[in-house]
Amino acid sequence: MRTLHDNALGLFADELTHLSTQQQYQAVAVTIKGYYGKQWAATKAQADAKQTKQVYYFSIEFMPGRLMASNLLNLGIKDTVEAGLRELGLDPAAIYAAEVDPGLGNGGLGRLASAFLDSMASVGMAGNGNGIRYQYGLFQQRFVDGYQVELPDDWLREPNMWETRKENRAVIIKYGGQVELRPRANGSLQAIYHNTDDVLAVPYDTPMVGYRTGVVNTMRLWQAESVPGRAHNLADKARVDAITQILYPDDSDSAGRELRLRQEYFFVSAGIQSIMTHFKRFHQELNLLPKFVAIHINDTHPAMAVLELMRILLDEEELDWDEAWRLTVATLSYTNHTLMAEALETWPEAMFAGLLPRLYQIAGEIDRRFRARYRQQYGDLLVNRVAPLGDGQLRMAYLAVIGSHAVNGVAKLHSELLKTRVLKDLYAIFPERFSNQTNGITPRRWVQLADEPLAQLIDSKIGQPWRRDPMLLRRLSQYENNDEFLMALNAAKLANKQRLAQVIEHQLGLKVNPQAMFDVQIKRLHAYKRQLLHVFGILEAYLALKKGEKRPPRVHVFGAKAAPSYQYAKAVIKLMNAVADMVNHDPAVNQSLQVAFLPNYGVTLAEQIVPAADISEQISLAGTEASGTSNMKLMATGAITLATLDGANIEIRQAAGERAMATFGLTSEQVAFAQQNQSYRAAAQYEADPTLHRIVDMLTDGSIPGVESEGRMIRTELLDYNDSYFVLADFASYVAASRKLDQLWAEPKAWAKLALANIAASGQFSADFTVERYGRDIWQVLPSQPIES
Ligand code: NBY
Repeated sequence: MRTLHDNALGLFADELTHLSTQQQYQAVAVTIKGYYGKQWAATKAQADAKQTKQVYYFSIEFMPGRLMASNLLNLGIKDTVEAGLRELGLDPAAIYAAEVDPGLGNGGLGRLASAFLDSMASVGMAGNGNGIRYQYGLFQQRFVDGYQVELPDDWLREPNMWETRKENRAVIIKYGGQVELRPRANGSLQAIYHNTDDVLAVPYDTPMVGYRTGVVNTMRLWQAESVPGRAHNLADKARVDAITQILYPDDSDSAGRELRLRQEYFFVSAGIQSIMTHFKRFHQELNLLPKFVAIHINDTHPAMAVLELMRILLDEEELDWDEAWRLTVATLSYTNHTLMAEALETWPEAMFAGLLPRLYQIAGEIDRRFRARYRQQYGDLLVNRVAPLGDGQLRMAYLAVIGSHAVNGVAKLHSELLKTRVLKDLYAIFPERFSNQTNGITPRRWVQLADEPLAQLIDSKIGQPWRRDPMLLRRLSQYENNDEFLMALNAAKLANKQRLAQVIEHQLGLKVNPQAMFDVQIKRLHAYKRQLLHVFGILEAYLALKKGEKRPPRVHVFGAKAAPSYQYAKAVIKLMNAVADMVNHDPAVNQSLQVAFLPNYGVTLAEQIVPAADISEQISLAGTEASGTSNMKLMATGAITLATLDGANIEIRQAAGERAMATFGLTSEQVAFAQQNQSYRAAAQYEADPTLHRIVDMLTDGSIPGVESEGRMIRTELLDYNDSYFVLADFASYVAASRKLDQLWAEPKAWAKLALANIAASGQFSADFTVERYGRDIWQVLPSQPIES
C-alpha cells in the first residue's frame, strides 16, 4: 500500500485520507494499473512473437460496467487490496462506487459485447474490441410525474482511469468527395479520391483483464478529431466532433440518419485500417489474412466492414476482385440479434453514395456479381429479394451474410427462425454458413462480484473451483434435499433483498418488505417484451386484493429505458409509474402488493437488482426475443423464471428442468399460425374474460389516476389494432403460471430447491463457453487452456 500513498501524493499532492472519495478512487486505480501494465504489454508482445490469430469484435456498443472491482477480482488481488484499504480506514465499496459506469450501449447487444471481451481474456483468447468512444453514453433516465425524462450521460466528467490515448496509432477517415478510377499498368484500376472530407480517428485503449490468466486484451474505442491544421473554423470542428459525440438511443428501428452512417463508417474504417497496419508489420502475403485475423460483425452496424475490407484489398493492396473477395469472406463473420423485420438496417442508396462513394461502387459490384452468380440456380425472384441493393436501399443484413463465411443467431429458436423466416432465402444459397451460438453472461460479475452472499455459500459447500469452471456448479445438486443448505440459500437471498430494499427506499422513498417475493423484470422497454402483460398481472392481483382475497406479498421491481422517440413505450412507462403510485399508496393492498420502478436501469443498477430477484420475468411474445440475457443472469443467482417459450428461455428450461420454470403462453408456432391466418381477435379475448375486460377498462375509466391519454393509446393498440403482441391472448395463462408461484412461495424449502436447480444449471450459460464455441466454429482460434463445454 506504499505505492497507493505515493500515487495519492503524485496525483494530488496530499495524503490519501485528505482526499475526496473520487480522488481516492483515482489513486487506487493508478495503483491497479501498476499491477496489470506489464501483463498488458506482455500479452501483446507474446501474441506478436507467437503470431497468435487475433479476433476483432466490431461493435457499435459496449457496456463494460464499472471496472475496478472486476479488475481486482480478475487479477486475483481483490481480497488483499480490500483488506489493505480497510486498514487505511477506507471503505472499498465507497471507492468502487466512485467509478462512473460507461453506458456506451442500449441493452443486451452492448452488454454481450463486453461479456465477450471479458470472457475472451478469461479463456486466454486473443480478442480485441473495436468501437466508438462516445462522449455521451445512453441517456440518464429520470421520472418526472411518472414520465421518462432523458438527461445527457456525461460519463467523462471525471477522468476515465482505465483508458490510454494512443495518438501514435491515429488514422484518417475519408468521407464524401468523388472517386476517379484510373487504369493501372497491370490492368487493374486505381481509385483516386477528390475533395474528401477527412477526419482523424484517435484510438483509446482499455485493458480487458482475464480472470487469473495473466492475459490482458484490449478494447479499442475511437474518437473523432480534426486532422491537425485542417479545421478552418469552429463549425468545421463541431461537425467533426459530432461523429463520436453521442450514442444513438434507439434499440429498435434504425431510421436512416446520416450521422449514424458516419459513425458506422468511422469505427469500421479505423478498425480495419489499424488491423491491416498491424498485420502487415508481420506478413507480406495478404492471402494469410484469414489465417491470422478474424473480424466479427456484431449486428449489422459494422456490416460495411465487407465493403471497407474490399476497398483496402482492391485499392490499396491492388488485389484482383476474386482474391479480395475470397479473403474478405474468409475473414468476416456476422451475428444477427433480432427477429424484428423493421430492425434490419438499410440505407437509402443516394445517401450512402453521397457519403461513401467508393464503398457504394463496391456494393454495386458485389450486387451485380451476386445476381449474376445465383440468378440461374435460384431464380430472379429470390435473388431480387436478397441482393444487397433493392428498393433503392443498401440492405446491410443481406450484405453481411453474403460477405461473411459464418452467420449465427443467439439462441436455438432464434437461429432456427433466421433459417426459416428472416434469412430464409440466403439460407437456401449458403446453408453451410449458418450456425447457432447461444448467448452467455459472465458469472464473475453477476455471481462472484454482485452476489457475494451466494458465492460464499457455494464456496462453503463445493470449494472455489466453480469460480473458474462454472460447470462445477452442478455439484450443488447434491444439496437439493439438504434443509440446512436450502435455508442458507434463502438467507443469502434475503440479505440481497435487504440491500435492494435500501436502494429502493433511497431512490424512490418507498419502504418495501424484504420478506415479500421480489418479482423482477429488467430490460429495455419494448412492446414485444410485454412489460404491459406484467402490469396487467399486477392489476389482476390488485383487483383480487381489493375484493379481500389473500395473496402472498410481492414486490414488483422494474428497470427499463424507452427510446426517446418511442411513444408507445413511453406511454407504458407512464402507466407503470401510475400503477405503482396507485398500489403503493393504497393501504387496502400495499401490505401484499408493491411496485418499485427504479429509474436509470444499466449495468450498475443491475448489479443491485439481479441478486435480489425471486422471480425473473421473461415474458416476450414467443418468436420475438432473439435470446435475452437477463434471463441467464437472474437464474444464475437463483431466481425462478416466469417465461414464455421464447429465446434462450427454452434452453434455460431444458438445463434447469421443466419444474424449475413457470412457463405459459402461445408457442412461436401458434403465434405464427395465428398471424398467417389472421385468426387472432383481441376483442374476443376482451369480451370473453371479465377480469381482463375490467383491467383494459381501467386504462381509460379513471381508475388509474393520471393516464388518460396513455391509457387511450394503449387501449387503442390492444383493441383497435388487434394487440400486435398478443398480450390479451396470453393474459390468462400468464396469471395462472404466476399463481402457481404464489403457491410454491408458501413452502420455502420447495422454493429454494427450485432456485438451487437454476443455480446448479447456470454454468452452461457462462460466456466463456460461448466464446469458446465461436472460437472453434467461427473464428478458428483456440484458447490457450481448454475448458469443457
Ligand atoms: O441482443 C438484443 C436482443 O433483443 C436480445 O434478445 C439479445 O439477447 C441481445 C444479445 O444478443 N438486442 C439488442 O440489445 N439490440 C440493441 O441494443 C440495438 C441497438 C441499436 C440498434 C438495434 C438494436 N440500432 O438499430 O441502432
